[in-house]
Amino acid sequence: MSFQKFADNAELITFARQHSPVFVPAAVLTVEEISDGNINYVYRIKSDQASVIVKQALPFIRIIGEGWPLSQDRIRIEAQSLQRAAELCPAQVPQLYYYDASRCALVMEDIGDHQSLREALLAERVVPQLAVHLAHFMARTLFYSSDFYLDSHQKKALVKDFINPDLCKSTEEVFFVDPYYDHERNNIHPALQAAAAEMWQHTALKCEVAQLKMQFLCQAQALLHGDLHTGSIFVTEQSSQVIDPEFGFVGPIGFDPGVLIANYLLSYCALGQMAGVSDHYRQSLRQSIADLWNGFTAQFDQLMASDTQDASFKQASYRQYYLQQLLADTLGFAGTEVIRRTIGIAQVAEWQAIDNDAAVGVAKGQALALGQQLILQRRTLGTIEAMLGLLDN
Ligand code: SR1
Ligand code: MG
Repeated sequence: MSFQKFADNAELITFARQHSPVFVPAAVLTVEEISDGNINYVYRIKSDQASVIVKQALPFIRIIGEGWPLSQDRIRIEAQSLQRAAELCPAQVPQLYYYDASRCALVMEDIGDHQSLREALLAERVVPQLAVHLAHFMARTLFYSSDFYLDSHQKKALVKDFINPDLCKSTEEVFFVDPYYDHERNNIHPALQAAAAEMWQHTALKCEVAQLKMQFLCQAQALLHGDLHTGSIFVTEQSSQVIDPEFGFVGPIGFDPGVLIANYLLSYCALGQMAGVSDHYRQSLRQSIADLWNGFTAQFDQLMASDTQDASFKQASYRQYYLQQLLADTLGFAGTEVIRRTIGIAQVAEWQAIDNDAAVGVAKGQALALGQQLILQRRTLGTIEAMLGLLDN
């Protein structure tokens, strides 16, 4: 891996032209930088007829700079993960045109007609097929990369291909360490200082977080997306696209649905403090969470029954046991995502969308309390509907 930032727009244009099928030779191309995530550089290269996205991974986190180095191997992981997902759910990932190991860059389909799910939820937009699409994406990508489907050698090879230590380390720190003590990277709203200090003394909570961290470290269950928040999903009325799987590695299955559900919950908390947001829309978010979870587990269960290789894992009683464990894991990881997006280094746009600071404090306070409840009650809640009952308080 080497550091070769594209020198200028001309180089980007040449790269995009050579490595995608969308431009006619005479097309005049322009470049727009659209990096809005935390980590990489992203460009749209377009003519008046067509466009592509070029994404480049530099050897550090873009929003932090060289102070936080990060392996460029993440872009290989992203390319391979997109290819795997394209085989399993072709309608739900952008097409990868080219991956260039020496430039640490890829060229892919532009899904610029889609809106980020985070923005869509903030705009109170209803996307009818979304829960169905996301349940399908998670069930298939997770099941077909797990030991339920792969044989032992294939599974170990997958683990090896997706060793992703730098990105995992970043998650290990920002999810499971920073928020649980007075770390300098935290960003704590003044109204939450006392609640955060109280959380730092909560031994039982910290023991649960340690258990979740250990699962994240060594429970190699399936190839995860690894960062399945609502900014990694783009939607139109008919289509849902999942992008940015650079955090992919073989980890605990509950992590992906946990992160996704957490981001719906963050939107729910923020929308509750935004003027003019209808209660009906917030209720529909609760329904989306239930539909997402119930759709995901129904499909996963169906795949366990039909496509699992080992008969012992096909039994109805084992499937029921497994999915119950998965709910507990999912709620636990959801709790850690809610907490780190509320007081940690990488927060969510929802907080900035609330127009008065006192209301931000209220929304964040609700989120911080909810995150802790999710972690502490993950084994006893039992159903997604019971989890949604926490939102009534
Ligand atoms: C420094 S942490 C940056 C965050 O951005 C990514 O999208 C991941 O969520 C990561 O935790
Ligand atoms: Mg991302």
